[in-house]
Amino acid sequence: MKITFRWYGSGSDSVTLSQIKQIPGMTGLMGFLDYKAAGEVWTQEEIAAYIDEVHAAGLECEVIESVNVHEDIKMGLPSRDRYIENYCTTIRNLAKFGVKVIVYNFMPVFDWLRTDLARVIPEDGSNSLYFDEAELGCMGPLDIVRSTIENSNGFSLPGWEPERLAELETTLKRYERITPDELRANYKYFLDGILPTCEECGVVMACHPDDPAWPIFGLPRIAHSQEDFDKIVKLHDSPCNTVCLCTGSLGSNPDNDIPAIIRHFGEMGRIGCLHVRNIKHLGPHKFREAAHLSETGDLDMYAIMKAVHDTCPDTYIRPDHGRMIWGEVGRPGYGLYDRALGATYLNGLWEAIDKNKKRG
Ligand code: DNO
Repeated sequence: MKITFRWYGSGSDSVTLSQIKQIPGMTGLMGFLDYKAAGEVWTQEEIAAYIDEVHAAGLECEVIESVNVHEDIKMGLPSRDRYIENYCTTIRNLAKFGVKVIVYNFMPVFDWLRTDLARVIPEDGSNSLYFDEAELGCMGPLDIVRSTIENSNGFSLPGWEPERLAELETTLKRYERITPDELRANYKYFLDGILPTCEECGVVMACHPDDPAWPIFGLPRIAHSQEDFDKIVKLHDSPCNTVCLCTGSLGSNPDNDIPAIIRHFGEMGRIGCLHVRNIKHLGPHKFREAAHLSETGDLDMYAIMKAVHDTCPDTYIRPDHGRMIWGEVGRPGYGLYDRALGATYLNGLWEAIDKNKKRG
């Protein structure tokens, strides 16, 4: 297992590479060029500048996150071929710089969605990302976008880039006519278009689940359960077609048994990487993000790490969203302190599982 950290690049992140390097056991990043719009080619110069800086700090960059899929691909518009071609160029460019895994998602319009980016946790005064479908009920898609941008402490948020939201209303209207099966067919077209390039370059695609793990605003969503991912890995049968197993996204639905899902896809060799975090369920379609420690939420982190150790021990893991603690101001979910605590805790679980196994 390689423990990694998400980093947005100099000037776009409150966390520095030297801070990340000082987290015990940290091997590298799940990197991201946050200024790239969906559909654009990530050029070799841009990738080199980012990755050289990461290497100079003594960190690896074998995973890249959020190479976003253009809406025209998801909607199956004729212009999709051009964007698929661009995507293949980006894959080739990333591979040249040692990237082995690309994390992406196939959620229409929105990436992750929350109704509050800083809900205070009464027990200790820290705050974390929070979702309540009842609150969403009185907000339209534009309201939620506006409040998310306003409350992101001046940082752009993954999936909420202003360019992608400019045509929000038109895009939402177009999706009204697209069924989940049609979205899946468009997804297959995309995978058929890019996976031969991945096989050629030795790059694995890892699909991030819908977050939260159910449809929102009536949009079709097709990646939020074991059954959904069973269909996805069969859309184009290739070892390069894998899952980014995000415990918090799938875990927002208590019906998803996360350790069992990890074992299922781990045994198939279809886990490209994992995002590991904890969730506290507060009611139907209502949750907040908790500290990584099992007892602070509803996910069993020991069982999760054991499933990884048993079925896909060579994978990449990053501690996912942290709470804001100790007065830190940063990108919601992506401060330094709580994610560093999470990394240390996950490393501790790993060491215990590993030594226990070796001692028989
Ligand atoms: C949220 C992240 C996601 C993820 C994308 C991948 O915090 O886990 O934004 O990076 O869905 O495309």
